[in-house]
Amino acid sequence: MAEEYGASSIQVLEGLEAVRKRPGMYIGDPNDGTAIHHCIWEVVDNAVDEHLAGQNDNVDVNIKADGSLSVRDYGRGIPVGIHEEFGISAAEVIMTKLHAGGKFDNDAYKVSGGLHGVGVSAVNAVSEWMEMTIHRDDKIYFQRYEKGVPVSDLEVIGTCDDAGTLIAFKPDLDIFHNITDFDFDTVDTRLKETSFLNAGLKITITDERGEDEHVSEHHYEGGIKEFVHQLNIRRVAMHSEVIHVEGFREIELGEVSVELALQWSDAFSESIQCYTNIIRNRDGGTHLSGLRGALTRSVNKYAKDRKLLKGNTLSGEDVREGLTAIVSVKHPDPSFSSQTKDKLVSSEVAGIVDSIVYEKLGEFFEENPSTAKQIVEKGLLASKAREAARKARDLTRRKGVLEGGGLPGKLADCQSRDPAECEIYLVEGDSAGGSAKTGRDRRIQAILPLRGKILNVERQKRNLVKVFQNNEIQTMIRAFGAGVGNNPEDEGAFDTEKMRYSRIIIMTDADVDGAHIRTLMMTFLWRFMRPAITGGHVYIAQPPLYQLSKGRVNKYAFSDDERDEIIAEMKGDNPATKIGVQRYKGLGEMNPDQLWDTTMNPETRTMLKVTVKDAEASDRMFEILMGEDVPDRRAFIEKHAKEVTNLDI
Ligand code: 0RA
Repeated sequence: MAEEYGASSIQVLEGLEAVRKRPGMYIGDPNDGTAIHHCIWEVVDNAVDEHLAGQNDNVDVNIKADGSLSVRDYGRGIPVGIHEEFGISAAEVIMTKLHAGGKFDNDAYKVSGGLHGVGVSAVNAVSEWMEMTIHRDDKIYFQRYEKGVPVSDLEVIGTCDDAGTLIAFKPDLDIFHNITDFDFDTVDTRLKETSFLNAGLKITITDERGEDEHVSEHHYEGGIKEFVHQLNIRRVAMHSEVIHVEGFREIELGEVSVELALQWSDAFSESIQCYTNIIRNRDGGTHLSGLRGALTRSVNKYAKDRKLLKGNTLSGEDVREGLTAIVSVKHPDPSFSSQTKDKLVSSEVAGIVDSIVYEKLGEFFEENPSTAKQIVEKGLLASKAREAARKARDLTRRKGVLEGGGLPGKLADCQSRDPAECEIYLVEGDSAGGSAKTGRDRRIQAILPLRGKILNVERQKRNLVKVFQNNEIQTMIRAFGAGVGNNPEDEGAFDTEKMRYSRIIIMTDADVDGAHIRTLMMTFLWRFMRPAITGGHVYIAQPPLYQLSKGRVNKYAFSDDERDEIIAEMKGDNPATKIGVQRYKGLGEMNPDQLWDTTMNPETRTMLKVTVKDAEASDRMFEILMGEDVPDRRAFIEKHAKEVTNLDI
């Protein structure tokens, strides 16, 4: 027995060591905030599992001033009995052995699970310390760990008359760098989502770090139905009640259950969020394809039966315009395409979701004919707009081909024909365009000057024809040569393989107008050439803010801090030296050589690469910042105004 314990405890230490050596493999990137937050989800998941087992209705999350965080649940309490195989308490096994958890219970117990489902032991391994307090059998048990290793036995420290578990931990700064604080908004958003997906579970978050304690409470009896209602709160819903569909099917391993909430609004976008066992699947998967198929068929069937279509069929896209939906599947043994569970691949789920949704939605339409009719009419409108847009788009593309190679006159193209080395600068205004043309490396750098404010495409969703008829937009489409449109199934959709330049570089003035123009360009790229952004082809040039001169020596500063540093450096021991400071307001103030030296020379320039963390969040951000809804934008600006510093001051 003793020897067995020895051998398994070595195994445990090796497991913990593996997590500390390669934290990225277990809990995500320890340098960008991913891993540190993942630790929270992992611990909270245990409490959620107790809720799913019908044993827990409350979770309290406390963010402490000392950098630690605690999670209290009111479940059964982690089992404390001695584990037969390991000869230590079951609780200690759970806290120290990777993947432990399923061993103590029936298979149905563990339903939720973090990003990688590694268990709380992985969090323990990367914690400076972790403390576990268990209320069970009228006793309070306590054990402390440091870097995953117990520094005390599991001891009884008191009595109680309730049950549950409190786990507190402090991330080890030997492991986490750069972002080492818990971000309240990140925690709040994620746990709000968790409570929506677990109807009835109350999650309370208390941030004890500031001067005033900040408390946020999430408790939704309505579950995902309430979630959809909230997502649509700023939109005009086409039917007042969120539609709710539930069902299950038996498979060999057990039961697959499906829950769906959906509501159409007057928006143009489609937003469907998919979950498997409470884990978000950002790239959808078989539940999404099952849902889409059933939606298209049930709306078309209803429309055909009522003779609303005049011979047409609505496409899936038309049917889904303005749809907000949550689909949540519980599966005894799901498969995903990757470790991060972004896409569900269990093939049987498609048919299960399809048949449940088709049947139940059909019933809903029969019982609510006026809502059904509105949904069909919205689809017909979408279909017409899409058809008109397709024609305008094809015209733009054909025009490109007809006009001898189709390159726009304003484009100063580069000589090389190898896209890998070529880049195109989108430059604000003709005068800056002129400097850029003269200053560039004409072998690999093309310049496209764009006049002033380009069209805000976010406000033209019902009028895509206008987008495709816009001069500046046509010019960009033809210059990039890679098509237009985000839907890869459309003919002529934007395809990064066809890009004539591998880098699209936005170069605008370093003032408020420049920022606006940059945002308009980004909005266009996001809505019509998204693969360029997600593929990492879009960059933002960083022109300097100041030129500093002393005699014939010129230096450039890209921030106020850098300006002050350079001035101090130039002055050296002689404070009386009066240094020349020129604030660049526009690119046009720089001569071609200066523009090349500071901003365009690939050897020395710095550029920002545009990346996307969360497409859904980006979508909403463009809607808020660039869309029609003024109150929304106002609320956003008021919330974030304090964080903004004006470069001109
Ligand atoms: C295994 C079995 C049982 C409960 C738990 C684990 C459990 C783990 C955690 C982690 C945080 N809070 C927790 N609460 C419970 C069931 C034991 C029983 O049948 O009493």
